[in-house]
Amino acid sequence: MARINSHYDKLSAGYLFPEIARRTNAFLEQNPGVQVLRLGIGDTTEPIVPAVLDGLDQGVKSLGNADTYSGYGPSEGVLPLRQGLAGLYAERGVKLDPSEIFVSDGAKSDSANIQGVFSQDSVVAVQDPAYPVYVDSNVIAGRTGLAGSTGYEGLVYMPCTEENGFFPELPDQKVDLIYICSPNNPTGAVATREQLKSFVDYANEHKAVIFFDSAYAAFITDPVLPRSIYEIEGAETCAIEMNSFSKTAGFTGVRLAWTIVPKTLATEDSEAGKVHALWTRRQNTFFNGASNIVQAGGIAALSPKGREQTDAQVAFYLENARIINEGLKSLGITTYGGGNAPYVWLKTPGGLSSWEFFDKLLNECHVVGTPGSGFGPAGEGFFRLSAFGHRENVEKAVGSIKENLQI
Ligand code: PGU
Repeated sequence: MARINSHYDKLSAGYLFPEIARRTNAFLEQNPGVQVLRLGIGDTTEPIVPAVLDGLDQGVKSLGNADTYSGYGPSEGVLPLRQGLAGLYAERGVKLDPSEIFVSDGAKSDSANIQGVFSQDSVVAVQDPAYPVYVDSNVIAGRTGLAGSTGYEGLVYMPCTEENGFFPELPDQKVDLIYICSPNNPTGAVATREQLKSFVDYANEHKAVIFFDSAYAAFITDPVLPRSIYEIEGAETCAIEMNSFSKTAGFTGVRLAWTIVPKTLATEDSEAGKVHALWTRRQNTFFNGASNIVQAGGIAALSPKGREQTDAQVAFYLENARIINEGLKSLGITTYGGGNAPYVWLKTPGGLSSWEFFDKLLNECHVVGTPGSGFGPAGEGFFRLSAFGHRENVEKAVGSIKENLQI
């Protein structure tokens, strides 16, 4: 007799972004012909740059020739790409062996799957608000109780508020697994060296492990801010890092990412190297490697030309963020983020709830954003606008907010 994984029933709502799409479509059904401006999901919109397109093209062409054809590759990724990624870290003074870098099809899947190599009774701490995958994957894995108004029972929420500059205090209890995202989705805040150091020291002291999601690292413009947790001394014994080509190279639909599991990482019950071995085993069993075509595109993205062109695209999205920030500020709305991240985090005017503001923005301005409460209890009263979009649409959206938002 088959039975379902009943932990799925604990999930308090559908996944956030399909829910937003559902509400947007319902609005469009009631208001046919209206143009909705989408600053909701963080999805790239600009065409893939020529140098990367060339790499993808070569990846395709090599499959049409018996001499260069390749089938299944190593599930950890092809060596030139792992070497290229190690080179990227070396530029920041971080020494990694290519074998510590696992290429994958997404930081989403990796950040959802990584918990699976840790003990079932691990106590999990998340920034609040946070990218929903961290919480939902642990709910599904059975590490929580039911959801209430303050979140899931059994999870340790680390509030990120205006008062603490959207970076949390250290947990006041012993936790085992800690999710940190910087530049942060959704708040746009970037952790400083000192802030990360406090968590690295905590993790080493308590034998906890940090999952550091740096999917937006390329958006950091301030040279003193760390782009990788391994820029912090001691992180190599306690941190796993995820990053992605999605937002940098326009690969949200192409799919390519990486996760770093240092061989020096140890846990309370295992020696250095064990977690690396487990993640290797996990990927070898559950995953057959990222597409060879796509990995060729990734190698091209790391080339000097690829870097120059993708950097320009990142700068384009950051300019969108500046336009959004400026428009909202001119209305007296309090905003955060945007400077080193593709998200603007605003405080809902008039004390509206996040979903009330979602409806208001959609109805009055025809602009779609993401309610802060969808990222966790501390996101209530906030709202996220994505800076991914064609310039014309971003300008239209900001213009419409300035003209039509009744506050
Ligand atoms: N990590 C963070 C912090 C993210 O915000 C996102 C995408 C990912 C990972 C996903 O990376 P991939 O390499 O493309 O898998 N966040 C977007 C898209 C929503 C989603 O469900 O992934 C967002 O709007 O928050």
